[in-house]
Amino acid sequence: MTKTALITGVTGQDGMYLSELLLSKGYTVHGVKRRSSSFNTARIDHLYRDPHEGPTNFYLHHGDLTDSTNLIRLVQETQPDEIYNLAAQSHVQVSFETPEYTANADGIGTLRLLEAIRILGREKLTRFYQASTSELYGLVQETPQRETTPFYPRSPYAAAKMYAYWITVNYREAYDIHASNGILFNHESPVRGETFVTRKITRAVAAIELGLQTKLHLGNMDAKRDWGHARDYVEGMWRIVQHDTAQDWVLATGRTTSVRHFVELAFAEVGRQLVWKGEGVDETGVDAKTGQVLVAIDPRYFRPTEVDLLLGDPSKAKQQLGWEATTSMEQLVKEMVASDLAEAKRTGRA
Ligand code: NDP
Ligand code: GDR
Repeated sequence: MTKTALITGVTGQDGMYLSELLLSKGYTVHGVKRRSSSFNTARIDHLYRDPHEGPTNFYLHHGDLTDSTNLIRLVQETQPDEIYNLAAQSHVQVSFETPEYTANADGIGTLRLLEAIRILGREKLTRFYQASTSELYGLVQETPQRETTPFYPRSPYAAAKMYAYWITVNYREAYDIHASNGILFNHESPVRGETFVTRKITRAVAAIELGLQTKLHLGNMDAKRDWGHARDYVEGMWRIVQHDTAQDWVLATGRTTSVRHFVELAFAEVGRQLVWKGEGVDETGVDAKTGQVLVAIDPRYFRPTEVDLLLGDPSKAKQQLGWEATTSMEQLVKEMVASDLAEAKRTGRA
């Protein structure tokens, strides 16, 4: 029998890859998108077919994680077997500027969806996936980080996600809902939001290479992240939801890399070798051949509290879900730079 999934955050990076995956498995997919003054569906337009033009199993609905009546109605109308709660104000730095909104959407929004399941009596009918995050580890208490590592959130975003994590655990224990947290480490792709550091770097490399931009300004280049490919991670989300028992799972590559090294790899894709000069806010990345300054620091991008090092231990997911990240960091950088080069050539814009 065809399964039905409801995906919040369907217009985001993971929403796109997860929709592709579930549609390829024969699911009927209902996506929740926000109303905006301009089109915000670029990532999923290739999946959408106007129902007037023929059969489809991909539907979009307006909605918002801050509107409980809307969420209850959507769960009632779509009767999902599985809900994937991917919607969030997902930018850590922006969460320092919009802390209350972030708490509302990312924290209480999760509660609203769980309550919708309960109010509609769907505790045994709907499985729930919560997009939890390695940001929960924050000021890390143990390396590598695993399911049992204590949390220490370092941003309004992480604090909101911490509430979402525990309310998911609580609803599992209190009401026996199949509700799981995927504690996902950073995952990227050619459709990663443009202001996250990896995409900002690969877009700048493409623009600099085509003469559309001269320099890339970054914040803390010492930060280290465990970066994987979003395509691999949505497969993990699906396996988490299919597992017999609802649990909490780390998905990661098990390898960590500094922002600085990511920059080096990205410029290497267009044949440029960087030499680092100066220190602290005066550090620059200089083209070894031409002497052109390609990378400079802008303290505007420093965060009030930073997460210095993330490195995940994905062994539980490997052993019990048979999941592992298959794309290397090098392949990821290659794919992202190639995509941004093609895009910049096509549009002629940075
Ligand atoms: P994106 O920022 O690309 O997508 C977020 C999605 O949430 C978008 O569709 C956005 O809509 C939507 N959204 C934002 N606010 C609301 C709201 N109030 N109501 C309804 N929808 C809303 O994030 P990713 O795809 O990268 O991440 C997916 C989820 O996983 C997020 O919850 C994120 O916090 C979490 N996560 C991500 C990781 C990563 O490395 N990518 C790692 C760990 C967790 P719009 O398009 O209109 O902005
Ligand atoms: P992160 O991702 O905060 O890990 O959250 P981001 O790419 O924003 O930052 C990674 C690291 O790079 C440093 N950095 C910069 N970051 C940005 N955005 N812009 C810069 O110019 C810059 N310079 C240096 C940051 O300080 C940080 O240390 C992402 C999001 O997807 C979350 O939603 C998700 O939960 C986590 O990953 C896991």
